[in-house]
Amino acid sequence: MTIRFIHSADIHLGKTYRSSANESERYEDFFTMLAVIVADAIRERVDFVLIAGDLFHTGQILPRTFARTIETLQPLKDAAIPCVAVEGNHDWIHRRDSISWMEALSQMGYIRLLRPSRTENGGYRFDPFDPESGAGGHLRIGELNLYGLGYIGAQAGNHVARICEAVSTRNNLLLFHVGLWNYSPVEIGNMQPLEALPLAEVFDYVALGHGHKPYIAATPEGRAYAFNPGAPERVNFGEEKYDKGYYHVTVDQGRYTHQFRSTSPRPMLVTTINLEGAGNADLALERFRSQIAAALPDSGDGRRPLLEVRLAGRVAFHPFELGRERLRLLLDELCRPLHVEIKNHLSLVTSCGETETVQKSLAEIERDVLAGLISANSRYQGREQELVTLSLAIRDQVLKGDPDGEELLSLLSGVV
Ligand SMILES: [Mn+2]
Repeated sequence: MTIRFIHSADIHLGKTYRSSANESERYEDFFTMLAVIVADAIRERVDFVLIAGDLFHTGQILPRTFARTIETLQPLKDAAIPCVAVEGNHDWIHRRDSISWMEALSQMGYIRLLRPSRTENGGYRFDPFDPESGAGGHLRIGELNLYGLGYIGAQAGNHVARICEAVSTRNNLLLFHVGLWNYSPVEIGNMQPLEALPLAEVFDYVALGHGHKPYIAATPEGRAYAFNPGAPERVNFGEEKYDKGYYHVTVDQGRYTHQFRSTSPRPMLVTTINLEGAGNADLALERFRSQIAAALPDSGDGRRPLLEVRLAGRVAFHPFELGRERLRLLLDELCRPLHVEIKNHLSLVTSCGETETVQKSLAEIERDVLAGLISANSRYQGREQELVTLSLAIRDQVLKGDPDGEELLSLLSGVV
């Protein structure tokens, strides 16, 4: 019997730029991607859909995000195509006393949330999934045994032996929100490929999520066993060059074949504009205009791009003259970006007789000003650099436009 399924991951519903006037358009991007996957699943009449973690961008979502998710998943539920999911690091809820949004979706029958139980001596137990309570770690579909782990933290590699011990069936598939070093572009939450390898003996297909870039890992004998589809939309700056999509997988007599289906994410540009040697702000602005125009991606469908622009070089005018608002106006004229982040790393060069002096860059001035403010309070003296770094990290999160309360708190708890 042939089984066909879709393997997707990292949908990140609920992400937007709260500080931006265009937040609702960006907010819809992620629902559009889920709707594309749902429509494909129904058109192809697949047997099930996998979501390998990070369905939601944050653990605490807005009520409207929950409502939109239900609306988007409804056709799948109506078509009786199971949507099997695990939690990622983004939709993980730490508080044990509150029910997570993922659990709620599972109880309502929109997803089947797989999550293992732990035994007293630290082992894993995959209880059969109970549709009534929406809980369990193991689900059988056709001849396949599906197991789900979600995100288990930064030490996932140490758990592989215990995970394998907990499985005694054959024809196994594992949903696991974890990255593999050498492949995964993210820093935290990865396993070494050698640590992961024992999974290949127990599971024919390991459905990964987490790193937003697609990759496939193979055993030393060359058998592909772990697959990461990446995120279907560009979630963060830095993802502009990754292929975006999800897998269609066919299982025929225990043999897996996969096909990557590309999605059409919003255009994104990350670029450094070199203004080295610019004599005044007007000249710099002209160079800025022509370099941006040359670098702009063409979406082909008129969708407004997301831009991260870094200004670099030593210039002969004060970097403050190229203020954010001035650059924004120019960018609006050029390409009406949906969202812009500008990093001003220009430094001022002045001539003092024969020698040139490089004055401080905007970033250095910021640090100095903050250090001055912080050291004015005697309780903080001696910790200026640490607190400056913390302040800037919080500032960066807030400027990104989607500060998650828990992420901000975790920055603070690293210091206290
Ligand atoms: Mn993710």
